[in-house]
Amino acid sequence: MGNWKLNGNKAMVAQLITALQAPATQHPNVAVAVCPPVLFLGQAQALLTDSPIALGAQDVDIHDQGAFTGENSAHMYTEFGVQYVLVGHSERRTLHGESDAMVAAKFRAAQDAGLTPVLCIGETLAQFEAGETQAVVERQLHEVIAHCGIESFANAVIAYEPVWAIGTGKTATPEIAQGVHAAIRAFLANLDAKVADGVQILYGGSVKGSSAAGLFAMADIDGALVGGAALQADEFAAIISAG
Ligand code: G2H
Repeated sequence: MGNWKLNGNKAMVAQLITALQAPATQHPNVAVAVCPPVLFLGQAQALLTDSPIALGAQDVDIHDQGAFTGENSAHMYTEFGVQYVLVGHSERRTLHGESDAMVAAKFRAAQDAGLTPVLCIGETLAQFEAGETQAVVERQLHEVIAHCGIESFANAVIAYEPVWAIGTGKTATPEIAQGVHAAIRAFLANLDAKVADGVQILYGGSVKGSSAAGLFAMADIDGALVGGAALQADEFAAIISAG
């Protein structure tokens, strides 16, 4: 899944999506999705007609409609063929002050509209160094479970993104990432083994074509949420090929 963040223009959207059609079609066993900025969703939807590439959004408001200037609702996304929406990306948590409770409400709003939320969780560098990774991700998961129930993860994706690896060029080693992914799955399995077994857990944080295969070889790493490398067709194609 490519998270384009605040990048792109009409020409780039057309170029990138066109270039990704072949690798996505050649790997039908790999689920591919792109999350362009909201202004380009209509253009992307048109380009993705009859394509195996799915469309995602980067954030969602908790309200369906009303006096909420600047926001976009989950139902609006469904009109643009959007299937996935990121909730709780660390840039939203940090730069926009989103709390665990707010993220849980966004998760629910997405599901209520029939979208699949991609719940982003992960620890900061200070928390990593203090050995708090597991406690942090469990707290972030717990809030969603408390609001939406463990069964809600039957229609959700989790993205583990250590904040210290995001856009920094530092990738967690496959072994570090696998350890956290396994802990996330075990935490969910305590509540519902079937849901835990079925949920896709993506890794995110400076994933590149060259690092993808090592990550995907791990038992509990089911895919990647890719930022910077998703803006380059050849890099993203290499990640798809590694899937
Ligand atoms: C993490 C990731 C995509 P990048 O934010 O969500 O971005 O791959 O640039 O670290």
